[in-house]
Amino acid sequence: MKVLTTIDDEVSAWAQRARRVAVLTGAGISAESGVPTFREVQTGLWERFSAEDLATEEAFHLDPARVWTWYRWRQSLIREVAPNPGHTAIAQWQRHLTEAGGRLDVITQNVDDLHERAGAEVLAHLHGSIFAFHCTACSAPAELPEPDYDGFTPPEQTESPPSCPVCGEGMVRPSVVWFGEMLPMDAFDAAAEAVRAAELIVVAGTSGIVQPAASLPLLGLERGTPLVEVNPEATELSEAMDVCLRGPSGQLLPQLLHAATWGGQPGRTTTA
Ligand code: BJW
Repeated sequence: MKVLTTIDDEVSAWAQRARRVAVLTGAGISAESGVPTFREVQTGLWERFSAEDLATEEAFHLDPARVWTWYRWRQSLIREVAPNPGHTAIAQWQRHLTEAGGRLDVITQNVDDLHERAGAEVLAHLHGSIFAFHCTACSAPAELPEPDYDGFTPPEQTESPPSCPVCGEGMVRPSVVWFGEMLPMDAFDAAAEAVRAAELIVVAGTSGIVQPAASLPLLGLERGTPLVEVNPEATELSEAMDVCLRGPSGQLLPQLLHAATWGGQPGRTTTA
């Protein structure tokens, strides 16, 4: 495993040659947009709680208002922020490969829509969407108005989730995947197929703690596919990587895009 702070000739060559690329993203890719990651200390009403305390069905049933308000406030925050250069680089790389007859598959654990707003098509939202809702009892989808929060200021009071307008028995919950719940099988299968078919696998902004998403890039080991991590910190996955690019994805993903599009490294003349 090689640790770098900027891409080198080997990584540049991988990016330039690969016609099929799989990119797995996590919360870190949205951090530079202003969306907190899960391992950061929560703020406001939730400062005493970790993601593991809030993102479970038990937590929702124990205190529906606390968990519901956490999601509605995060929904507001996501609406108020914009994609960053990391999201944009992935979208441009995807467009570049599509035009060249190749393919870049975006597989994300994020429940936000920043990849889409940057112009990328997402193959798999492994942990669902914060903008979709369904009933805890009858599973009917629910449509809700936008939440009325200032996304930059955590609310001081909680609000209860609505009752299901279809069966009247269950509560409306976000259509995200909580701990202990199954991932959507079609999304997971599509992601596994994309990773197996890739000629380069990029893992950006994930701690690699949460399974089974964290195991997906390791499918590339079967074919010896180059594995590149983009993260300012070492993670659970770092040891399995060929190259760890240590730095923010908003700086390093544009470097990979540059290499894929033009070859070489930004600001450096490539020697033949
Ligand atoms: C930057 C950066 C910058 C910062 N640039 N980078 C096998 C072993 C052990 C446990 C399990 C296992 N298999 C299953 C489990 C249980 C469990 C699990 O994994 N637990 C772990 C805690 C150990 N998994 C599950 O329960 C999953 N379901 C499942 O396995 O079903 C089968 C089953 C069913 C029933 C019984 C048993 C099995 C479901 C997992 C669902 C996860 N859901 C969440 C919440 C989604 C909704 C929401 O948003 O609220 O998904 S939890 C949270 O973690 C969220 C994320 O998608 C996920 C991953 O986090 P991520 O993206 O990696 O973020 P962080 O915060 O952890 O890391 C951020 C990284 O960014 C850091 O590394 C930073 O350094 C970096 N960074 N700035 C680049 N600028």
